[in-house]
Amino acid sequence: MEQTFVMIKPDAVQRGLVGEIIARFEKKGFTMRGLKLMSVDRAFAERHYNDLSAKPFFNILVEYIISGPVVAMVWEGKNVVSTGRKIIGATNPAESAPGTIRGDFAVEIGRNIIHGSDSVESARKEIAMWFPEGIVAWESSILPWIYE
Ligand code: D4T
Repeated sequence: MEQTFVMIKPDAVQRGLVGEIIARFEKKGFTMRGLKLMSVDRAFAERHYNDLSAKPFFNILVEYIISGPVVAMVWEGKNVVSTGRKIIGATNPAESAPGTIRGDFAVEIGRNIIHGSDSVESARKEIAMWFPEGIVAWESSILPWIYE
């Protein structure tokens, strides 16, 4: 089953949106396989956003991610990478559809409250980086009610 890495960013933690965000993935029918509140240092944030290191907003982005604790999560399910991105909404909240997490709770791109892996390959790398201890092995008992 496919897995994705999702990070609730410091603004959403500060704003008390953690439960709301988790609920959206849970209610969809995805399975939580990893969850932890953590603060990351600059080097770790730079590694996470390594692909964006040449972008003009890179330093501001890193400052934002290290500005407070984040919630790191792994979610599992059919097509969870692409469906997770749809649940999250467009990168710029000004363009995120209502009903998406960013569309409902964010206004500006530099405070877009959540990250989700953009491909299965990125998810694999990000899960290894954020959960070096591994994720939780369990099987949800509701799966027959989610999958035909
Ligand atoms: P993340 O990685 O946070 O889930 O965002 P996306 O996958 O949706 O978008 P991204 O990688 O293109 O951008 C990463 C991160 O950088 C911030 N950003 C982006 C920004 O502050 N200014 C910008 O102009 C852009 C393009 C927002 C998300």
